[in-house]
Amino acid sequence: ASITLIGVPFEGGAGRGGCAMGPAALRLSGIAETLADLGHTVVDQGDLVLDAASEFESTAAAKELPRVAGMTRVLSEATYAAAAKGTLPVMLGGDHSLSMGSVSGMARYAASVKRPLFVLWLDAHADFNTPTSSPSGNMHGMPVAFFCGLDGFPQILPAERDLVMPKNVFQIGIRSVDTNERDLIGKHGVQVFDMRAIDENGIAAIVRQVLRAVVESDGLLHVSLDVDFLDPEVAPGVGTTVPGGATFREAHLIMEMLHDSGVVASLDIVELNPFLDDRGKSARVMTELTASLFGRRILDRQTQPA
Ligand code: DIR
Ligand code: MN
Ligand code: MN
Ligand code: MN
Repeated sequence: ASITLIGVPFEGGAGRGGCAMGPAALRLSGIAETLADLGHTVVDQGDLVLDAASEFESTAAAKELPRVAGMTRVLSEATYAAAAKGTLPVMLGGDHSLSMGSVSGMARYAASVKRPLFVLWLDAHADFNTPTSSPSGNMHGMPVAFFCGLDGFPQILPAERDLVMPKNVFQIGIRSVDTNERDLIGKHGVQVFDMRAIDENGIAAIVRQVLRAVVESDGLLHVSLDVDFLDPEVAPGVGTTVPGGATFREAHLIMEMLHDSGVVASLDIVELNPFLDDRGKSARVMTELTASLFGRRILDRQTQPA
């Protein structure tokens, strides 16, 4: 495939600093070279130049809103442009608020080719808060609600923007959900597979179910990978660790199955905080998983049928 790397050195949506160094750490871990070695054409377009949208105000309910809004606009355009020219955009984050932009850009692209967009959200958190529901005001906890078009956000993108249907959002690895957020998930029908679902069914059965839904409706799949999806022992370099996360093997199998499916159209790698990492360990893990998503395999065989 032809891959566009888009650096998003943004940490305005997180409660603490450090994620802005994420793109540099991912590059240092060799992500571009690794993908090129797999036979892909890789263009690293560098870091986006980000600017605040000054018509907004930062409030306790939506912290750093001007910066988040400015980033969302720039990244939404960049993601759409990369997809529209036939490449597969890979976002090097940056905190998870960046998915407000990347997924909105992909929703626009999917609509332009008349295919539904599905989102696979790999995270400890559902990120389905709105400025009204959020207990923290940190916008990295809100991107899914934003790109699904929930009420409570100011108008950051044009009113006629393309949205993602909540039933097309599949979340895996969830183990920390706020009280109001839980009600919103139920009300809107986001498809959540929490850690218990992984323990009870195994990761392969869940991923097969997700991929079947995408393939049956000829959809495009955006994958959003939060470092805290993984257990903190596997990936400590993140500001919001939650114990009891996915193992390296579970994450690895997801990536291999995603590659075999051929439906992945875009990827976010988010919440890597190099300031909190252990000698580049988490950056390396993210690059390894990305390599598996783009076709690195141990033996030359396909995923076993169900
Ligand atoms: C919490 C934590 N649900 C919030 N969110 C995230 O602040 O909304 N932490 N995304 O990584
Ligand atoms: Mn997240
Ligand atoms: Mn998270
Ligand atoms: Mn948070």
